[in-house]
Amino acid sequence: MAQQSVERPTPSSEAIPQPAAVEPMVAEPISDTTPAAVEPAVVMPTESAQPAQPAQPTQTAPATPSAPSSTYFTSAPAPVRAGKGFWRGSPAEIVFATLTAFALIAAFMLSVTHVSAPASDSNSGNNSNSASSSSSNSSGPAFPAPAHKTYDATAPAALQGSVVNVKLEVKDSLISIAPGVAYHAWTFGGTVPGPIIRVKQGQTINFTLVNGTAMAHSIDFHAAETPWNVNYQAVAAGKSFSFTWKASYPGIFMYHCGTPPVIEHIANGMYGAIIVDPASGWKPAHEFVLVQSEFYTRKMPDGSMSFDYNKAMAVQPDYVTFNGYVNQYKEAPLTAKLGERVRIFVLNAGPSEFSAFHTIGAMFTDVYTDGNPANHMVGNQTITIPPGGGSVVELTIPEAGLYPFVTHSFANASAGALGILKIEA
Ligand SMILES: [Cu+2]
Repeated sequence: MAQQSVERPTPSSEAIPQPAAVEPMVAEPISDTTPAAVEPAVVMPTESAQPAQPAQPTQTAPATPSAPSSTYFTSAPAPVRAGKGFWRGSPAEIVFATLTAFALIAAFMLSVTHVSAPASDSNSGNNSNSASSSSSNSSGPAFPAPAHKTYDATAPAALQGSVVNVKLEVKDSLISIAPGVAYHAWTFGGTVPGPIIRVKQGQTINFTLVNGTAMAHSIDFHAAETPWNVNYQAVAAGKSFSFTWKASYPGIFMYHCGTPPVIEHIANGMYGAIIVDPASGWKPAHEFVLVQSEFYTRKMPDGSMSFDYNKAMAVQPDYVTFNGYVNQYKEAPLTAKLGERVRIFVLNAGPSEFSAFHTIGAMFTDVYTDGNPANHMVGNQTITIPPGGGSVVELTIPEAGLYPFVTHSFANASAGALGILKIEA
């Protein structure tokens, strides 16, 4: 039996053409909205390994003018005057206090309805719409971001044979996630997402994880049925681990590191897509793979970026991407020919945001939830893809042109989850 290993750490440069000027039909990321600062409902811990805990209420201390604005959550505003009951002031004082209370409530309501309200205690004050710029994350020293090579979204061919070998190597890599933004990623194979793996239903996979880093990591294949306590456990620094599993169900599945805190290992880049082709195969199509995911950034003293646990727990991403880099397929559209069936294997790696996958100006003629042909829907506009889930969408577009694809959660589209499908006549 032919045994092949899959290692595609550096996506092929076979190119998605880069037209001189692509005018998307959607707005540029909004980067300069600056909502009024507001204190969040909870205060996140600063230790990255600690789970979030709600802020403990201050024991018995009454609200004072200098108290944190978490007092917005109390039932009454701070006393207008010490030693005097609120309703015992003069009519003018009552009017003033009432107006003040309404102003505070209005300010709070405005800020909580703004999706990009910044974390109050943040060292950054960054807002989530910062795909093209950020506030204090952009201050401080500049760090030379590595050149970004467009992640090849072309679906690879499936490995052949009834038994295949798949090896993934864990590497720490400095990657670019947006123009000028260098991020300290934890990766499978050096890229984010990791390499696209493609096998066939019924195949047996001999899998090996090679941990080339200084900390423990692990693997979790959503396409596999195998005991977590045996095969998904931490692999120590410098060690390798192998196990065998069978691909029983067709689809588009996530693989990821499952070492706690999982949110950190995923948000740092430890995920990728594995396609399991149905035993009966797919109809011919021009195939692409898109992995949506979020980045939560914190600026390091040297100007590079690292993971921000508080933002991740508050689900306040700075960047949301397809295949690990903001708007990369807006600059280098995915291209297909008029009349071709286009099949997109869409995976949502999260770690926390849902994807509302949508193509502007087109219809999903066929949708297969999780990529299983048995889960068939037709004529869909927007597909819900949970974190850790996937979907196969097919489009046969009747007219040449540009068709942006986004998550229709537009805060996330504005944060970089936008690309273009170009249909050429
Ligand atoms: Cu890990």
